[in-house]
Amino acid sequence: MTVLLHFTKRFFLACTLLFSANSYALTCSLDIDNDGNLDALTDGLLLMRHLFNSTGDALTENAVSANAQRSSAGDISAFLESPECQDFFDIDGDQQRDALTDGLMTMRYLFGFSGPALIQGAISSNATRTTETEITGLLDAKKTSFMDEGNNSGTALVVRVLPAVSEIANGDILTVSIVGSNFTTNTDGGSFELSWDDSVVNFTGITIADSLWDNSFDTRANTNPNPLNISVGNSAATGIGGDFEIATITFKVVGQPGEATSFLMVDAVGGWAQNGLLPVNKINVIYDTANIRVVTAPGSN
Ligand SMILES: [Ca+2]
Ligand SMILES: [Ca+2]
Repeated sequence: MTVLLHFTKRFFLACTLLFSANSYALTCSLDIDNDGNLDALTDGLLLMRHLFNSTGDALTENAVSANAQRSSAGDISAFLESPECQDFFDIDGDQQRDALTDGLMTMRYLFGFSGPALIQGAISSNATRTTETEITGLLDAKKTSFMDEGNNSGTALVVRVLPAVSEIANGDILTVSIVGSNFTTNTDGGSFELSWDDSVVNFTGITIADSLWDNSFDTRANTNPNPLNISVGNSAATGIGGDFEIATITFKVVGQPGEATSFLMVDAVGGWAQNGLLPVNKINVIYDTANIRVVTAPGSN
């Protein structure tokens, strides 16, 4: 898995380098305040306000993170008015950017909306992207690009959920890996929750990557561990960085063909922390999501 991640990243970087020779130095990003995180109430709100023509304090008040590296109203306005961002934020593809279409869908996406709720009432009549599949695909690609490139300071810390397959038959066992990716700090431990749709897959087991984590616990003993709470800790002096395994989880597929589930993660108590003396240095991570779909077993009718 680590090899695959490295390969994917190198391939992506190679493409970026080839492409960037003939493109603008500036690239647009969903991380509008450039704090290394994607948040509805900062990045999403800044976009909405900008598209409603707000400037100055009306643009930035209570909408810029404490760690923002792009924080002044002038810098944020200039960033969002750049040619790169003009195109980047035309989410429905009607050649213009509007608060109640492009801004609203971006904000909903950053709030975690998916399916019909993501696009309902927010597609312009001249849109060239009109389906939830197209809109979700576009926003997912923007998010993936942000995670792979990192922000301008290179600190996109991502926890990924990686199902072994994206389509699987009823009755089969699905293996899901959880990995940390692009960590640049000395990670001391973390606590997070994983949730899914119980009508599609049922939890059967978890293995924590014990070689890395010398203390850990999970809520597998619960009769219905959904969400599953996973906490891992490491007492090595230097902590863990780069890409690393966290856990492998197995599920039995109980859904019928056509049904699907997302795997979603959020911080649990404490979130992730960096090595260091107390008080613990909290680090912000982005949680990737993944979906699997139940399909008809090969050979059956
Ligand atoms: Ca941000
Ligand atoms: Ca538009």
